Amino acid sequence: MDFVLIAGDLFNDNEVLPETMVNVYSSLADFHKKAGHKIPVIAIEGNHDTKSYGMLRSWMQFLAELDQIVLLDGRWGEKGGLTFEDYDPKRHRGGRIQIKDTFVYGMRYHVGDMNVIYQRIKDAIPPGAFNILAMHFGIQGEVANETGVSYGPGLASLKEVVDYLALGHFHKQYQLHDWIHNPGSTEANEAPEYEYPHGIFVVTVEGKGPAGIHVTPVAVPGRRFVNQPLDVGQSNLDTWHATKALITGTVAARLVRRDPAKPADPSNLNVPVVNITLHGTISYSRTEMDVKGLEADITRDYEVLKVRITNNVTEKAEGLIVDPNQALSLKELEKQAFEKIVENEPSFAGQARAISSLMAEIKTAMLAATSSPVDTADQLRKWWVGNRAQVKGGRRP
Ligand SMILES: [Mn+2]
Repeated sequence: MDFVLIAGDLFNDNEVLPETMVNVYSSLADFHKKAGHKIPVIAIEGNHDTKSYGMLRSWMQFLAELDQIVLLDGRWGEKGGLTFEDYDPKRHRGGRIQIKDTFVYGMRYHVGDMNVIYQRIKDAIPPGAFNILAMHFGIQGEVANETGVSYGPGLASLKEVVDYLALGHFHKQYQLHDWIHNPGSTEANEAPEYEYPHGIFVVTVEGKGPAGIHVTPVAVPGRRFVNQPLDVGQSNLDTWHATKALITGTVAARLVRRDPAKPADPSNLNVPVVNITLHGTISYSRTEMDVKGLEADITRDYEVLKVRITNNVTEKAEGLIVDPNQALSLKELEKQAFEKIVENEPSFAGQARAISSLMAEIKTAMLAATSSPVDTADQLRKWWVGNRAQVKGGRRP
């Protein structure tokens, strides 16, 4: 094996817990020891790895400075150009590294006009060698309800200089058009992901071009998940007592009863995380549904790591259906608040939606420090040039 490549999101959060860092650091150090320090672990920063606002360095930079990973990123110049400098092991930075006759390029998670980014990358990567590029984004449509980047002519044109685009971000495994390869997360991070393929890719390359690339997906043994959706709106379930019996009976068929004399073994990956989702319209009050109590009962009686009950039932009371699913997410609330602010400015009326989503995008980028103030100002300027006409012509109240 020549190298390991991690296309971002080594961590799940940029606020890293000490026990998480101990695990990551000791796994890497152990790997390097076993590999005789001959197999570099190359990585880029995903959206969960970038430094938090106000931090001097990210945890990924910390790992690079301790020689545990080779952290790659392109360098943006004053005039908006991009360069990939050879990785300098003394300075622990660079945008590319040569392994045998292959070049590995890396760019951290970036927010901005993707077509501009593709163009800059194309300008910065000389064609000819077998070129691998690691980036962190998902392709639109590969995972339902997840926002991704569309596969358009801009992205397709990168193929002129890139033989293998190694993607991270979406946890589901997928490969596209012979040159885009996303192995997904090493294991399921949340219960619904248990149904998707994910893992790692073992890749061999002979010669240039897609015909020489051989990808073998390898699944990593992970925690078992039991996902149980359940309709509890049936007419015979007219009390919480009856509903509880149905829920317990249904999941019991998929679980093993706990031996009270034996302590639970969390290291056994077959001991599952149980995820129960309740739906349907009930004829009694939701307040009678003691889901926390039921979670505790199942945890006490069965071999489980954790039980989570999501209560999505609607309640039929005096002809009125109360639907908790209509509750606003934090993101949605923020969007509505931004829209209200914008609507108060008469000349922006009619453009409230576009302006508020621009505000949300910039807020996210600034907090995650994925976009420099210069980029942001540039993004605002471009937006203004493109939308000036509509804003000025907006309806006035
Ligand atoms: Mn990500």
